[in-house]
Amino acid sequence: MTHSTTTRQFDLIGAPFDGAATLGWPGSRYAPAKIREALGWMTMRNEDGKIYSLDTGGLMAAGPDLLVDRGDVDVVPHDLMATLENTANAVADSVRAGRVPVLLGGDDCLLYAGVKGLHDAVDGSVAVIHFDAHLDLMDHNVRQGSYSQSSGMRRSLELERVHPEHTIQLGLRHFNFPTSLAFINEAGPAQITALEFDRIGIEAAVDRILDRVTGADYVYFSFDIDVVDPAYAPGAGAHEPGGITSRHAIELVKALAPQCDGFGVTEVNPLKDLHDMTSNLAAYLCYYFAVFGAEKA
Ligand SMILES: [Mn+2]
Repeated sequence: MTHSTTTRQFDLIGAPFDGAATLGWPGSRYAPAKIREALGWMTMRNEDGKIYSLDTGGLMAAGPDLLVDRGDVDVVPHDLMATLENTANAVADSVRAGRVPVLLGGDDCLLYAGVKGLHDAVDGSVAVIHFDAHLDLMDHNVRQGSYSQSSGMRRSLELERVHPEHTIQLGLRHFNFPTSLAFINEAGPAQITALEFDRIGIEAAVDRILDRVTGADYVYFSFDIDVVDPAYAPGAGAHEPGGITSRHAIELVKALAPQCDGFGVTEVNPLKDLHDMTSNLAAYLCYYFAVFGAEKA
């Protein structure tokens, strides 16, 4: 993709809702506050709108207007659909204002709200990059309904301009529902499992992801923190061993950010966290996304 380079600005939008955490541990409603607090560790190093990146060896633009906190959306704790709608509207408002939303969940039902917000704010097609240990392709079951933390990808693929050929998931592992395999074979997104990522590494994974999203007009990147191994991110909604490392997570976000028009981090769970280390990782992912995504690719 060859576009002219423009400097972008980002909106931090909290969605402190975990009412759709129908499996695993609730507690992600506490994440936005913890992630905001952890961001101070990065932003305090700004001097005259610049920050020194040890990764690049140079200064990068990171003034107070790079990542602006827009507060929390109007969560309605007893009403999942109202919460999804309010969250999608907040994301859409950010996109319509010409900015890039960074959504802080909340449980992974907000994957759908984030995609829908970008989708509703634009006319073109929307690609989805989805990092997760889990598929989130559940159509419906009695226990979880149709819009839980397990259905975000399935519902996103039903949006008019979200197409499976521009959709890719990374970090999937272990076991899942046989009905999800049937859906993947029929109409599913591309996948890089955690096992395959181990074999191909960061650069090949980035190439494959960018190949997949090229051709779509906009890209939403949803990052369920459980894609990261619980050794690095214990504060999650479930523990799925064998995940990617925090270094992998940071490098993948850095590489993909310039291509993305929205970002969401979900399932960070302060109630299961150890010394806030998972909230801290999530804050780093958001900050890297903004600093390295400031110049649109
Ligand atoms: Mn997950």
